[in-house]
Amino acid sequence: MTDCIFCKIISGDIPSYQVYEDDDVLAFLDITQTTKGHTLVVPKKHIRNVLEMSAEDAATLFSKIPHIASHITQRLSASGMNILQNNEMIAGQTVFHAHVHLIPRYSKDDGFK
Ligand code: DGP
Repeated sequence: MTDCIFCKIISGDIPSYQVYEDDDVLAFLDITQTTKGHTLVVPKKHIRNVLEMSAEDAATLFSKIPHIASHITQRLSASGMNILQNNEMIAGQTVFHAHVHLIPRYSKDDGFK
C-alpha cells in the first residue's frame, strides 16, 4: 500500500533499525523506544490489523514471536517482556498495518506501566 508507513519501511523507502527479517515478517525498532529494544513485528503483506487477518496469516505472524522475543530478551539481558497488540483507533492503533509490540522490561525501568 503506497501511503502506509510500515509498507515503506518494509520496502526500504523509510529507514529503520532492523532486528529480524524473513520471507513473512520484518522486526524493527519502534521509533518511540518505550523501553530499550522496543520492537515492532509486522507482516510483509499489508493487512490492516488482526481483526482483518485470516487464521493462516495470524498463525504465520504469531509463530515468529517466540523466537524474536527470546532473541531480544537474551541479547539485551532483559528480565521480561510485554507483548502487546492494538486493533483500531479506539484500542490505540495509530499505524494501520498490523503489528505486534515487543517491549523488553528491566528491573527498575520506568517505561511502560
Ligand atoms: P500502535 O499505536 O499500536 O499503532 O503503534 C504504532 C507504533 O509505530 C508506535 O509505537 C510508533 C511506531 N512508529 C510510527 N511511525 C514510525 C516510523 O516511521 N518508524 C518506526 N520505527 N516506528 C514508527
